[in-house]
Amino acid sequence: RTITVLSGGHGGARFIAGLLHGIQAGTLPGVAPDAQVTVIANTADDLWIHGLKVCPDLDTVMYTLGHGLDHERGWGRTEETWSIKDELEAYGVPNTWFGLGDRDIATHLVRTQMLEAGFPLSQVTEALCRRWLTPVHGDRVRVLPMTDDRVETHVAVKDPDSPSGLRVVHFQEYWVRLRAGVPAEQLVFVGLDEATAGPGVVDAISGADLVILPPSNPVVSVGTVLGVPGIREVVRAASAPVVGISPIIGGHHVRGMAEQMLASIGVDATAAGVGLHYGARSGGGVLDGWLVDERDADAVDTLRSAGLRAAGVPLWMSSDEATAAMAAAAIELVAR
Ligand code: GDP
Ligand code: FO1
Ligand code: CA
Repeated sequence: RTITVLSGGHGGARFIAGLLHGIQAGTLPGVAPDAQVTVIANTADDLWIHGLKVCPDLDTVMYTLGHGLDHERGWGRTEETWSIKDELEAYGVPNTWFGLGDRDIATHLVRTQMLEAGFPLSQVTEALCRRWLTPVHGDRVRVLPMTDDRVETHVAVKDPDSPSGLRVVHFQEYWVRLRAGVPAEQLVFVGLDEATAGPGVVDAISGADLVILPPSNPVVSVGTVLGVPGIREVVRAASAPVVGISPIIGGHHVRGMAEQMLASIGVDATAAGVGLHYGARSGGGVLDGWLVDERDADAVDTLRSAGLRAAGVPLWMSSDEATAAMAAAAIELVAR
């Protein structure tokens, strides 16, 4: 009846879109057509820029499920224009490498005003989702930020000009400006250890009938959600089965920077490596089942000997139908 998904941006959002498609089409085993989905979204990609609070993963989920996302770009609004960005550049304002479109900026203006008026991010997100999600999905989907507290992923990169030999940049600067083209020497999750899970987050996990780790980035998306004090523990203790889907196919991420992020924490960028990194609940981890791509099916034995249920099926999210079939296979894997 209720499914809770711990999500990043584009990978997570596309998975949830397929999951919702499967729920409505009635193709998910044991899932009723009125099942509810709660998304717990990563907020460690968030940044303050030009005086605005931008939450890329929350917005990517909200725009994707509300049919407002530019799918070619994978972020931001459809039919976007860039007048404000051009004007900022004409003023010589710094940090215009982070592209904010005119339509997208309206979202950040509403969010920033509400935050400055004293509303927590969770309530701001609920207000923004009332525009995007309610007309399309009714109250079938809720999106909860992992925390109302400020958390930011920063990345240390080599810098010969610095006395320490390192320079620390915001995750967005590493990804957008440096194109993740240099090794991430170290990741620093600023504020994560002191954060508190957002309202409803713990209950959404402990009260769920199924918990899903979608094919999101295991380090800077799902890793940060699980890193909020208390969240990993409540996933481990959940009465519902917990199943994950590999974002790595054939030793590579499909898009994004999972390989660079996994390298920086010393985890093999393979389907098995990520599954073992999350670990089986029976062995202190968070998963009961781990779904890999059919071409990684040779990892299934290794995963099983680590206490995980595992199977190999096609994991390309090429359409909502294909993604719903993945979701069905994931649900099947942990059915009791
Ligand atoms: P981000 O926040 O926008 O980076 O998005 P997420 O963290 O939610 O998801 C990023 C991950 O999605 C990347 O590591 C990709 O490898 C993975 N991904 C994207 N498309 C696909 C796909 O079609 N299949 C699978 N299995 N993974 C995918
Ligand atoms: N990604 C880019 O590659 N370049 C950009 O200029 C950019 C701007 C941007 C603005 C708002 C937003 O919600 C997302 C944006 N992204 C941009 C995507 C974002 O940097 C990342 O893909 C995610 O944070 C990784 O999850
Ligand atoms: Ca992200």
